[in-house]
Amino acid sequence: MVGQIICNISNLYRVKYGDKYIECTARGKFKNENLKPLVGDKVIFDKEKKLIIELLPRKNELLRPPICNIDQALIVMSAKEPNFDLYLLDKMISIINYNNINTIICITKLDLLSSEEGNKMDEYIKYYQKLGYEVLTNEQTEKIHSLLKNKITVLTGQSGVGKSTLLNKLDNNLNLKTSKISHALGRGKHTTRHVELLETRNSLIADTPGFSSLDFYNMDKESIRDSIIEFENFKEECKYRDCFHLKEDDCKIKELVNDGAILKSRYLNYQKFLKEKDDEVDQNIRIRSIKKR
Ligand SMILES: Nc1nc2c(ncn2[C@@H]2O[C@H](COP(=O)(O)OP(=O)(O)O)[C@@H](O)[C@H]2O)c(=O)[nH]1
Ligand SMILES: [Mg+2]
Ligand SMILES: [Zn+2]
Repeated sequence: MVGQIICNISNLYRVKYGDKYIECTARGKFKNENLKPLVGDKVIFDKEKKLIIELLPRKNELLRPPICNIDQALIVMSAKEPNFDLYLLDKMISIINYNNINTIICITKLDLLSSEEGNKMDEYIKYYQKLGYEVLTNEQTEKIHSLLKNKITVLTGQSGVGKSTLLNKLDNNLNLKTSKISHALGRGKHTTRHVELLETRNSLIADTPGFSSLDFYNMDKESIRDSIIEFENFKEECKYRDCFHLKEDDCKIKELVNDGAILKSRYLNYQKFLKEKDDEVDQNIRIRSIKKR
């Protein structure tokens, strides 16, 4: 029979088939083949033996959170408490882009902004919408429902931004615990929660442990550059092939940043990403040379 893993607790896998569930273990052969069943895997299983026999090919997979066959990511970002963070937003967008996953952005806690701050936020929202991303607020629950329908969505965002609150708003049967912010921020680091796909109105959502440190894993500098959608859009206009839009003279992208057509913060964040990548490489070299001695 064919089903889909929706939860993994200590290598006991909950498999959903139709509207039924079964708890299965995985055969030893997976260990030998260096394959580990992941939440999101479509599997062939033996109902009598309660055993996963085979994993079907994956569409994609993420390392952290460990999950596969994802259709889209819902980035939850608070306007305040914790502060709106364009660096983190751009980083999440780039990593998600690179993994060929669709991005939806949901802004929470707009009620905490002054009207002046609200206007600034509207500008950001418009900019990211113009790039082609869905940007919504946590008040737009029906719209969010329609975007989630029949899809697997990973929910990402820092602790305390309101992910669980949003899910409860979408479906109060989920009844998830929400935490006061100070508590939530302190807690995130210490508990490793398991990954689980929650079901609501024909959609599957992973409420992942809030990432605090997000990194570019296997992305090299080229793929970081190519994950910035504006650069891709204006690529033909830059006179250099393979331009990194940094020190190059007469670079069209730099001109567009100066004109304000490309949001300055996006460009500065891109520079930070490359710097991080350099630091990461430096660090690896240092570790290697220490090992040699
Ligand atoms: N003012 C305000 N508070 C919110 C909003 N959404 C969530 N919160 C509060 O933010 C805190 C953290 O929410 P929670 O859902 O636990 O965040 P999570 O860690 O991302 O799951 C809780 O105290 C929520 O009540 C919102 O839109 N406005
Ligand atoms: Mg939560
Ligand atoms: Zn350029």
